[in-house]
Amino acid sequence: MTAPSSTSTKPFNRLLLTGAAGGLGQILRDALQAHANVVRVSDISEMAPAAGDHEEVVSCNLADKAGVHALADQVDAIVHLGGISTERRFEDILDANIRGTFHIYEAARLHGIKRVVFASSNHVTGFYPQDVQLDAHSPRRPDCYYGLSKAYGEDLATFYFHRYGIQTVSLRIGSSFPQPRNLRMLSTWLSYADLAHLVERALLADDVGHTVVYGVSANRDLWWNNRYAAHLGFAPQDSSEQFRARLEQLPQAAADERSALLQGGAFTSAGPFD
Ligand code: NAI
Ligand code: 15L
Repeated sequence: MTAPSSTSTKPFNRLLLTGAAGGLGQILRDALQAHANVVRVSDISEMAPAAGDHEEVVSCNLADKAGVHALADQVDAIVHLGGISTERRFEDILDANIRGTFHIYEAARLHGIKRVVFASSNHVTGFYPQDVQLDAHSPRRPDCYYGLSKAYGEDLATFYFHRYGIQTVSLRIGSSFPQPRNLRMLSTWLSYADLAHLVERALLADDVGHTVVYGVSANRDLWWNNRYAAHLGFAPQDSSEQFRARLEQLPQAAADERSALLQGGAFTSAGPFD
């Protein structure tokens, strides 16, 4: 994919990164520099100052429609990570994730932006048992309000593609941290290097329409098959196997506990909060 740029060979002139203060945002803030002359980084939380002329730091609440529309001005593609990333009260999820992602797509429409990379989540299908293998066509089973908000984000992506031609890759990220933290994450772990590679492919692959891909490293025991996302060229290099021996020494949840049986782990029994 080619975006306007007369002064460099980078594929995009300006990228927008939301959620830039978060765990993954801080990783991608660096990684995206390779793909754009300018990366506009945004969050509601405090962010590190601009690292140079190649960064623009703009504070914004995703629930603020006008603010999000301004954020998208002169932008060629959006990497949308911002929002609440765990289970919370529905009203909080509604503002940040549901309204927020709607505002992102409306901003894309109004500014003629044709590519969005959306941070969805494995919690869109978290109510499947861990011994069932899924692919992008498996019916969704959201495991919490948070998972529901990501399912809605994926539906927005489908709608905006068919109605307005805005292409999206929805990343159903497993567990992206420096290291897997428990036995479940031996299956769901996505290394930061594989995350950066996945986002690169999601930005650059041609004709993605709305593609759903599970964001997971090349772990031994996978629950997800990316057969319908082969056109992205995502080829994870890392594996959680190096962490297995240490994690197997930790105290484990009882084998019949829901968190040990279902793919969504602890998210399947989080809340209610009222
Ligand atoms: P995080 O919680 O560290 O970062 C999310 C960022 O969004 C935060 O900096 C937060 O301030 C910002 N944010 C929250 N509400 C906002 C609002 N109303 N307006 C503007 N910004 C707001 O989460 P992390 O781990 O960096 O994840 C990034 C994205 O990837 C999230 O959308 C998350 O749901 C998704 N994801 C992450 C996974 C992981 O393993 N890290 C797994 C699956 C999905
Ligand atoms: C998510 O969607 C969360 O954002 C992240 O914090 C992890 O808990 C991850 O899923 C997971 O399932 O491990």
